[in-house]
Amino acid sequence: MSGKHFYVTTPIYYANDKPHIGHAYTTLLADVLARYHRLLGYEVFFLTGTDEHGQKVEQAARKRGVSPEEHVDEYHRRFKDLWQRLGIEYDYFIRTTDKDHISFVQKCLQELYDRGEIVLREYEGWYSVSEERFFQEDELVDGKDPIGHKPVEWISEKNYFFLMSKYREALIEHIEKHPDFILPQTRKNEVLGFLRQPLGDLCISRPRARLAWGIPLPFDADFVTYVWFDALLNYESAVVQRSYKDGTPLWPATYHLLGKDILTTHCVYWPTMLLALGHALPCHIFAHGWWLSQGAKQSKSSGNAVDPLGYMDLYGVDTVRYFLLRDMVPGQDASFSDEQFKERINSDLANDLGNALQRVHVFLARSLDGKVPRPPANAGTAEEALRAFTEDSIRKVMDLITSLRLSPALEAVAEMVRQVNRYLEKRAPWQVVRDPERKEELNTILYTAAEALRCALILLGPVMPAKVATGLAMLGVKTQPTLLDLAWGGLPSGAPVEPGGPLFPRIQSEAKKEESPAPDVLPAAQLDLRAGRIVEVDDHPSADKLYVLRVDLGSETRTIVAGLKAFRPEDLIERTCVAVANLKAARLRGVESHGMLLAVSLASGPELLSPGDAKPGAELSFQGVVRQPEKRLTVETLQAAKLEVRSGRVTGNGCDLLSGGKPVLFDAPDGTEVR
Ligand code: ME8
Repeated sequence: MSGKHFYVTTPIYYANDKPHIGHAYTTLLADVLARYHRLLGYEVFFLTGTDEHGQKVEQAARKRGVSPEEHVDEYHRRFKDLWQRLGIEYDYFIRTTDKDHISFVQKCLQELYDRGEIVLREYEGWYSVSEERFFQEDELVDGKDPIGHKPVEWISEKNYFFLMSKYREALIEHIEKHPDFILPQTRKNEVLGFLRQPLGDLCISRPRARLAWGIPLPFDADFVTYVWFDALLNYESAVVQRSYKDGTPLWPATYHLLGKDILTTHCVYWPTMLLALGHALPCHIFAHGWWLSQGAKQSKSSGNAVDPLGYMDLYGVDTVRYFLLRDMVPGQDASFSDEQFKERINSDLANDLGNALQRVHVFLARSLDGKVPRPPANAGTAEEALRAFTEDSIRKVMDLITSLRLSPALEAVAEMVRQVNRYLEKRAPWQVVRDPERKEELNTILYTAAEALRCALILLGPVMPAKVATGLAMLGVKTQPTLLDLAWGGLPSGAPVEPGGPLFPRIQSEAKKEESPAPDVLPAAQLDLRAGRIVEVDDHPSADKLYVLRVDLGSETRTIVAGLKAFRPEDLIERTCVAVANLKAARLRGVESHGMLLAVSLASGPELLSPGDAKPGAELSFQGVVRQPEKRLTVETLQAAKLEVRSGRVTGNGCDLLSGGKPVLFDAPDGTEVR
């Protein structure tokens, strides 16, 4: 990467249909990287656009009964409109029908032809209209093209060829010398594998008689340019006349971003074209995985494409931006489902970030006269720990961003927010506020939590620009530093906080809406979980498999009927346990049970959950979830709270269960049920 320069591109999308989530993802990735790099002090140029020539576009126009020119004039706007709605801030939108692009392509073609790098040959082969390329007989799968599985036709004609095969060795050498040229490494290995086979020459023309919609070859008016040869040159044609402020030309690009579907064209055709032209090669080519839906690649033709507009209309632009970047791990495929979308937004944004922000904001607004607190005179160990964690995380997130690992970067920010919630649970400002003598302590807690949230929000700025600006204003922050100046201590003491409501309302899934009495409350929030101590164990009078227990819950002793015959009575007596204290009373074989004890179901039998040191009666809660116990909890809501073990912790709706502020740990595989 050269100096503080950053030139990032997306593929230019075919102007033949409407964009879907896959197109939105690559463009969003470029937008977010561009924004991060601007905040890191880079001079940035971000290019996107539309691919407007070729058979696909010509056929789409014919189908609609319009000319190709009319078609692309109308269809390229669909991309521009979506980018505007999605908050994409590109620097230039290239169309391959632009005059400057056409003359650049013709100049390159003429140069290569004059140097004997392009020659006329007789050619026969299987041609796929959908992929716009020829395939060898042995490449076909069931007689169809191996990529889109569409029919192919046998074509025999004269055509111009770029002598690509000449550059095979030079390309292998370049890839091996520059280990970061093709990213991630799996894609690099794939390309090297491809290059180990003999490499053919590339047919770069189409007879005008068969396809008229393309850039005419400057040296033979009977032919137009193959759409890929035309399209790839956009990355250079868009910037030949441009340079950075210090006079350095923009080319070569820092990053080409694309999906793995167009790896070969970008990692073999394009670099060999540049080698033949004697132009510099891009610094990095990064190919991400596919967004899948119902297990298949999302595409217009499979009919499973998700329309990003629908999601933006329902849940807002920033949540869609967050989900797409958070849920695709760089290089791997990711699935898009309604349930996953809702779960992600509810857990990271509504429960964790939204909750932390709302809690701190409400305290600032109500208890500190609506002003940002002063830095604490004496920070305690909990404050120092949160500060150290935040500072470490800032460094970690910056490293992840500059290596394009946005999903882990967002996971690290989510962890920063979870730490704020843990800190708040531990320092319990809701108790401190009741004692006027502890005003200084309240100031310390709120300053520390607000400052940690400010840092997390600023790191999220490029992903959710509008929500972050509102969130920061709720903490009294109006001016945002660049990422270079982001350091602990920037909270503007004394500044007024702006009013603001919950930033990320919970999304209720349709299924849950019907079964849940309180549609806006997370099932886990509705549980009244308490530490208990078993004080009596009796056999059930009429059921062999049940005990009748008496459980001390602090202010009362409850009768609870439980299937714990795997234990001997002496193993249960005096044991601490976690009770669901608000479960609707139920008669079990004639004995009324007032609650339930939580146990982990292991293959070896049940194991009681322990609340640690908590005293009988102490309330347990879920990380980042405000307790709102239902009066008579139903078994359905208990099930909907999805109590299970994850990463050695007991969780409900994905949030850690806390006892005395500490996570309740349990050593069992992920997904082990707690009931
Ligand atoms: O290939 N998941 O255009 P195109 C993730 N015009 N990304 C996806 C995706 C999915 N399911 N579907 C599409 C072309 N994409 C050529 C490019 S460049 C010189 C010419 C994204 O409209 C991804 O970036 O078919 C993929 O590479 C691109 O859209 C293909 O867009």
